[in-house]
Amino acid sequence: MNFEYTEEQEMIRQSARDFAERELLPGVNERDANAEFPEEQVKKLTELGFMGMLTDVKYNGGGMDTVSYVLAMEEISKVDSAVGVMMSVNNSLVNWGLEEYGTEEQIEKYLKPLAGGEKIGAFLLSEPEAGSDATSQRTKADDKGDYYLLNGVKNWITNANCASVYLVIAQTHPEKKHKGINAFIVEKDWEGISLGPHEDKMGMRSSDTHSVMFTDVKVPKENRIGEDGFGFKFAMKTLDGGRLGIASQALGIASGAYERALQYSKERKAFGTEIANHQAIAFKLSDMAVKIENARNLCLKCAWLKDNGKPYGFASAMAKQYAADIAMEVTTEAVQILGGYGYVREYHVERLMREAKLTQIYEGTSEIQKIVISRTILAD
Ligand code: COS
Repeated sequence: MNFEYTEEQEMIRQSARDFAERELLPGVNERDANAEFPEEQVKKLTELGFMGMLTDVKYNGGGMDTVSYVLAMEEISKVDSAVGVMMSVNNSLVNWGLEEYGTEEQIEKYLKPLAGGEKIGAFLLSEPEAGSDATSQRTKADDKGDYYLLNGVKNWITNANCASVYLVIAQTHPEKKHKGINAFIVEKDWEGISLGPHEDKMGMRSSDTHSVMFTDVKVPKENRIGEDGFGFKFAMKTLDGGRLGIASQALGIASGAYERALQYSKERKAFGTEIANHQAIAFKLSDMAVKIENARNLCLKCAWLKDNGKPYGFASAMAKQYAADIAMEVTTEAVQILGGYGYVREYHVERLMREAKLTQIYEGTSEIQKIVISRTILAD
């Protein structure tokens, strides 16, 4: 076993950290308060290659490994996890799905500009009545011969407005249940597509979240991904990687709050000494550090499995459930350590606490991860 990062991995981590401090930190609270899309920041992140970092260089990507991706996601999300989620969706859900299952033509037309940073992608699975129960897709893709006709509504879609390429999951053969579901590449500017208003969220307020409506949208046959009926498996396999992205984001939220609480506790004095010298605070910091180390190890193990071509769905469910749950605990404790300062915007930890909550919900709730984990354990 080797717990050391390679020189390249360390360099990527450091460059993500520098970028986050220099470009994301200024204005992050204001963007959050005003639910303002981080346009300039995402543009710069794209120029650095982070929006396509996982994709092979032959498809215009960065060709970096998954370990580097975890490290970069942690550093970005420590500071601005609204930017982190855009990066995760583009890399793990959209680019990875196309690289793994796209035809040559789909790769040429869609993946290359996505990985090269000319375009942004979104992944459209959730619906008003199909979140955790993802097989209950109401969006229909009727087979009309040489095209499909898409009708329905998708909810809580990250990147919905800034993306120009959508991967849409829809039902073609309802009688076949999940085996009748398909996945399609859809261009946002096609006729019949409209967006709901920007969602007024509790946290990650500046990330670009909308519902998307499809009314008689014509999707060419060649834009279906994989065989007829492959859509549900496509979504599940893609989410295995997506969940690692969100686990790394949750890890970043936790470690960002911890770093702030640690620094504060060494400066703030009470009862004649820095509060870190009080066991009540020192033990909190100790618990936070152990949880973060465990979450990081789960994420890195999952990344290692993926990089080495081994199954990683079980590991990504574990990483996501644990990292999201500890992010909630660690950020709550960080607010407690900062006391009154923790409760106001200026000190960042209240925002991190609001952001942590979403990691327990999206890309499969903590309860869904426990379904995946327990089914795997029980099947052995
Ligand atoms: N990789 C590949 N195939 C998978 C898979 C995975 N990770 N998980 C499930 N499948 C396959 C199963 O093997 C099964 O295929 P067969 O019928 O050929 O055997 C099929 O998918 C259906 O699986 P299952 O019977 O387990 O479906 P369930 O309805 O019980 O749902 C869960 C399984 C709960 C795991 C799934 O619905 C899920 O992940 N829900 C959460 C979705 C989610 O994350 N939503 C948020 C989206 S934000 S982008």
